[in-house]
Amino acid sequence: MSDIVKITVPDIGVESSKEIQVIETLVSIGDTVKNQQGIIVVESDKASIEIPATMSGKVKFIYIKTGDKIIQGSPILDLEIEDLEIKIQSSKNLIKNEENSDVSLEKTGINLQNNLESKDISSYEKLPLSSPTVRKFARELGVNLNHIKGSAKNNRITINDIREFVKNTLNSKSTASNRNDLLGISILPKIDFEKFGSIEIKPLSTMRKIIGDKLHRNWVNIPHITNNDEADITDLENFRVSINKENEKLGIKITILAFLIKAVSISLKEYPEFNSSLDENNLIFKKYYNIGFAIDIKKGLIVPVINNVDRMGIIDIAKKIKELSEKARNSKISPSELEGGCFSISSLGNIGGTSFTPIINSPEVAILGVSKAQYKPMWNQEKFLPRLMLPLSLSYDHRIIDGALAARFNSNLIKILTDYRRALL
Ligand code: CAO
Repeated sequence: MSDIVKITVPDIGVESSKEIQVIETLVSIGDTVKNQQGIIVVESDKASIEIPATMSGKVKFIYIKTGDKIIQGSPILDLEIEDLEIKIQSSKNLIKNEENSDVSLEKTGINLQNNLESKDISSYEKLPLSSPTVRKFARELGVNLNHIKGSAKNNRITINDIREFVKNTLNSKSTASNRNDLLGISILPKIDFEKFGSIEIKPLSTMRKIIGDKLHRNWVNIPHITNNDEADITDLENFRVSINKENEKLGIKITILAFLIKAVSISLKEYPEFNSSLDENNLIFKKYYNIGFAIDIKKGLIVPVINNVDRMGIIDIAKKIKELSEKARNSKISPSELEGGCFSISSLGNIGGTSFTPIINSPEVAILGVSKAQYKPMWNQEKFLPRLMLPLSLSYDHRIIDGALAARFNSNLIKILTDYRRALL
């Protein structure tokens, strides 16, 4: 059995005879609404207030529309309540929630709304003064209006106030979680993991927090795209192994990373957009070639930089990788060895994986992820041959670099790695 219940304007703390304007209707006929779900937004001279439904049901009729002036007690809509049991249950819940309430079950029934309307204004969601368009814009960006002070008359919030707020929040030095809170971006709910089994809690180190904050900032602020490709490094690997044999007695070992760093510096010269940084209104092109490489250390992840790679030979690059890796792992690296990079390489090749999405190391605009090289059967127009294929994942800032340019950069890099004689051209 179903019942129709009329929901009327409750006491929202303004004089009962004073007219208030409906500035937004949040439901339509046929909608199913839940108890406490917002149904209209009205505006008094102090604030916009969202009025919620006082029970669950289906909207059968709406008495008002945006722009109407209404007073306390004006009908808002008719709700079809599915089942008497549900109705009694919702009234019981309400009585439980109402502190010091003298509402009794007998007074509920079909006139339930009269009692429900006696809720204190504090139980309604109060929104700062703003127009429906402004609130819609804020909702689209996930901005919490309660954090914004409006610049218009009566502190009314404008679209420009929201833009300024987002800009300032993103530029602020606050932590990522603070920013999320200000912008109203929902943070993961707190979970009591102990409910499911035993746990151990270890506080995050300062370094981990700094790394996390930086990665989060870069991930959120830069539109990332990743281009995945493979380089045939069979010949290069044979050359590397033979050179390493020759230099064994000297204790010099060249890894693929050294060849990659040099090849990237050559590609950066051919594709200068990859060696740029985005200022507010400008693109800054760098005429130096400093390449960073990610090192996995106990405390986390750091990216030392090798300067002026274009002027270095492969053996010197290999020596520098070794020197900086040792310094980093022994906590001896200096801050100046971690700055000034133009492009970064993150190599997981000695560990595994077939591809991944590296996060751009801002203010750089691209990063190369390297996965494990593997022998694969490759077709040479006559037969399949076993070739050592190196997966390359190039993440780039799509505001500056288009997909086609990224594919060209990766292809160029692959050409050099496939036949390293090209590095001499
Ligand atoms: N495919 C197959 N083998 C590879 C390879 C690849 N892509 N890259 C390296 N290898 C091989 C090396 O050639 C070397 O083999 P040999 O002993 O036969 O010469 C072996 O793996 C070990 O290499 P390495 O790790 O000592 O040297 P590297 O120059 O390749 O890398 C460094 C140095 C510092 C980058 C690496 O040790 C490291 O820390 N990698 C992790 C980086 C990281 O965590 N990135 C993720 C960032 S995002 O969270």
